[in-house]
Amino acid sequence: MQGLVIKSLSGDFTVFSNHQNYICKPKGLFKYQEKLVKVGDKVVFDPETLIIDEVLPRKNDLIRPAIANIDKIFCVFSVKEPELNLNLLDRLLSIFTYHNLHCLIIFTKLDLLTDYQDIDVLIQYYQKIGYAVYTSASALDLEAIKKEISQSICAFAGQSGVGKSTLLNLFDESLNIKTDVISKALGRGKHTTRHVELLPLFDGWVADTPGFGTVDFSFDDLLSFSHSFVEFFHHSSSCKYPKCLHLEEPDCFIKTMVQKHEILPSRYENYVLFSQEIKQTLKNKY
Ligand SMILES: Nc1nc2c(ncn2[C@@H]2O[C@H](COP(=O)(O)OP(=O)(O)O)[C@@H](O)[C@H]2O)c(=O)[nH]1
Ligand SMILES: [Mg+2]
Ligand SMILES: [Zn+2]
Repeated sequence: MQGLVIKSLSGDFTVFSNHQNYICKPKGLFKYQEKLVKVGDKVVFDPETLIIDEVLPRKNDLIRPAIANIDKIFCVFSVKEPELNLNLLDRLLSIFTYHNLHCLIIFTKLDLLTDYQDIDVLIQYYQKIGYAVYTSASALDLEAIKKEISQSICAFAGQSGVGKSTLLNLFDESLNIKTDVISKALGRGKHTTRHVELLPLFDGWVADTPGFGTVDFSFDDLLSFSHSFVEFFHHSSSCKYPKCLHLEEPDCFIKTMVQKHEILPSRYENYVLFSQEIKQTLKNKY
C-alpha cells in the first residue's frame, strides 16, 4: 500500500493511508539509515507487518528542517517583535527559489505598526516580482491562504516568535499547537516547536517547522545564485555581459535599475552581501 509519512519519532514513522495512521518501521535495509525516510515521503508499506519497503522518488528534499515533497513554503515574517528581517526573507526566498520550491510570503503582527506605508511598499514590491504576499491581519488573505493549503503539503518557515503557530491555531484551534510568549529580553521567542510533523488542515498538510534561522545556504556557483533573485534574472538579458553577476561589471542593467529605484535597495544590498558570502564558501570548498 502507498502512504504519506506525516511524523517521525525515535525510529517510528507514522504513515497516513486511506484515512488511517499506521506506525511503521523501515525495512532491514533502512535500519542503519533511518534518516533515509523523512516526513513528507511517499512510501510503499505493508499494513500487516507495518514495514516500509520503499521510499518513492522525491520532488524536493530539505535537510533542515528534514522534510520532503513540499508543494508550498510560506515564509512568515513579523513586521515587529521580532523586527522585520529582510536579510532573512531574501535569504529564504533565494535558497528556496534555487531549489524550485514554490514560495509565498506572510507578514504578521501588523497590529503593532502605527504607520503602514513602509510595509505597503514591501508588499507591492514582492508581489510585483512574482511572489504571493499575504498579511495575517486581513480576512481576505486568510481565506486565500486556506485555498493555497488545500490539497498541498505546506511548510511554514520563519524565525521563532513571528507567529507561525498562532496562525495555524487561528485556522484550526483543534490543532492546539503550543505558542510562545516572546522573551522581551531576547526579542525573540523560545523554540517551542521541536520535531517535524505534518498536521492535517483544509484537506492539505502543514508542517509547523522550528527555527529556519540557519537554513542551509549553499549554491553550486555564483551565476545560478544570481538567478535565484528572480527580478534580477528577469532583466539580466539587458546587461552588457550575458553572464553578468551585477557586481563590478560595466553597463549592468540591474545596477541602473537600483539607481532608478526600480529595484528595492535592500534587495540589492542583500544580494551583494550574499554573493560575498557564497564566494567565500566556494573558495573554501575548492
Ligand atoms: N501583536 C501580535 N502578536 C502576535 C501575533 N501573532 C502572534 N503573536 C504573538 O507572538 C508570540 C509568538 O507566537 P508563536 O505563534 O509562538 O510564534 P512561532 O514561534 O513563529 O510559532 C506569541 O506571544 C503570540 O501571541 C499578531 O498578529 N500580533
Ligand atoms: Mg511555533
Ligand atoms: Zn548585470
